[in-house]
Amino acid sequence: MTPPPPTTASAPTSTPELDITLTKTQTKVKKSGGCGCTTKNDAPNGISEALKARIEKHPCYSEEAHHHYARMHVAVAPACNIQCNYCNRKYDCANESRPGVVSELLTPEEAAHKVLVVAGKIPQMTVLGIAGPGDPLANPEKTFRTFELIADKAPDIKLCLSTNGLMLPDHVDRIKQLNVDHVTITINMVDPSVGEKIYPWVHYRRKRYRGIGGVKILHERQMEGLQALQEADILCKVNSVLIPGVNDEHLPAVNQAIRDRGAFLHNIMPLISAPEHGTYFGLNGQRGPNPKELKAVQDKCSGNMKMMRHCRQCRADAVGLLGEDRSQEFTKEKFMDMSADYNLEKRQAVHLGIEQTRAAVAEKKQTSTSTPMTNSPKVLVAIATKGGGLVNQHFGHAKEFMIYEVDATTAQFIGHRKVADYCQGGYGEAATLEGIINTIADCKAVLAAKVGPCPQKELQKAGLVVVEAYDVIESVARQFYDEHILPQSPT
Ligand code: CLF
Ligand code: SF4
Repeated sequence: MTPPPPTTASAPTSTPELDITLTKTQTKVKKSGGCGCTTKNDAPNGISEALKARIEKHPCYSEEAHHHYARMHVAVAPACNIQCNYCNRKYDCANESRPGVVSELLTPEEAAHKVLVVAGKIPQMTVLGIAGPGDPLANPEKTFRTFELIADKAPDIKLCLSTNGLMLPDHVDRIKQLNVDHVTITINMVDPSVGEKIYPWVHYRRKRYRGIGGVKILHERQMEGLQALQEADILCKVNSVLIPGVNDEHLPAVNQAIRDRGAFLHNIMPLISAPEHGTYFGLNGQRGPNPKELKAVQDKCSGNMKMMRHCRQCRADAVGLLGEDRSQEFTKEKFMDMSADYNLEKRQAVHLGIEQTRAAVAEKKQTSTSTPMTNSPKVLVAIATKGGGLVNQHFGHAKEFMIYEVDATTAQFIGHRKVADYCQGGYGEAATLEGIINTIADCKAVLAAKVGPCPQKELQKAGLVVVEAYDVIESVARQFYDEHILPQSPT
């Protein structure tokens, strides 16, 4: 296959912290493939300019922002007031974390110092979230004290909170007063008979309620809290854990209920369940959904509401861009010896550079959109990226692939898939490569900055087109489509 001629990207803009300088596109297509799947895209929902401004630097609330901006969590909230069957209390809250992860517990003062240290070292960190390791609102004093300290010393950092919702109605006024503009509630059911299979007990106002009585309290408090957030004009995201055979059929009803009460975004996350996590579900063989099942439920719920598909189920002390874990650079032992070099002017300058890069990427995206064409087949492609909205990572260094769905008009992000990185210590492992190929087997192409000769051969054998490029994701994906899928499509 002859490589297509290189094209030139939009005005180069550099942000050294992110290493996302746009240079000449160097796209090499290694082999053509077929086409296949047809799935539904999220319906576009009108977002006002004012709303855009509230989410534009939040990596969870804006899919586009997550390529550029980072978040951090501080683990200040150890206690919890309910029991979820997918949670082992030895580990972090599984509503916003992967199971089996233990975070280092901090006092509010230690947490505030850590935030100022990270804000200096990672100026693209724009959001501070409290998401555990238990429930933040089961620990209101520690949670709110932490927010107070940070709002006082780092006013440009957005504050974010994630809760099971049980105590939310009691705290909405305080949340508003502290200018916490983003709140997540995990809502897995709106029918207590479904909830009974997820929550064995709820501890409410000094009393433990078992079975359906407790679930009813949780449900009513979640709905009340959601409504109160809407009335207070606080943006609310709802997380739902997809549990096959338990709430998979029920999540469209959850979606409807939260939409009616003004939720802004719905994040349907897969249950992660294994016996070694020691959870009720893990020990009793309850499985999580596969990527196809997850996408099917997300698609079903995407008609009238924005869906989040880029969640990484991060830990209660996560630091960095979604998908990268820099928490080990900032352990308590390390950050307590670091100076808090938060500097508002320096941060603003970095953000300006990021915004210029975003504008250049957006312009390139625009020019890569073709004339609308109905009923063109949709195909999936796997992207290796380090961030910045670019294809810019070596295949062998990818720890996850972003999956885009491409047709004749658009290229849409639909999810990510984690893999073991192929190049470990400079050597490729055959077993690892096989695992990667299985993970992306339903894709038609791999788009990466570079792919070594051996994996290239194996990917091609498995029927995947290999595209080497360094450019805006949508642009490379659309170019691949025009050259390899369109010619095979019925006109
Ligand atoms: Fe943290 Fe959650 Fe705020 Fe984001 S995470 S409290 S909204 S700043 Fe984001 Fe992590 Fe998914 Fe949560 S990727 S687990 S959705
Ligand atoms: Fe665990 Fe979070 Fe559920 Fe509490 S709310 S039981 S910490 S998953």
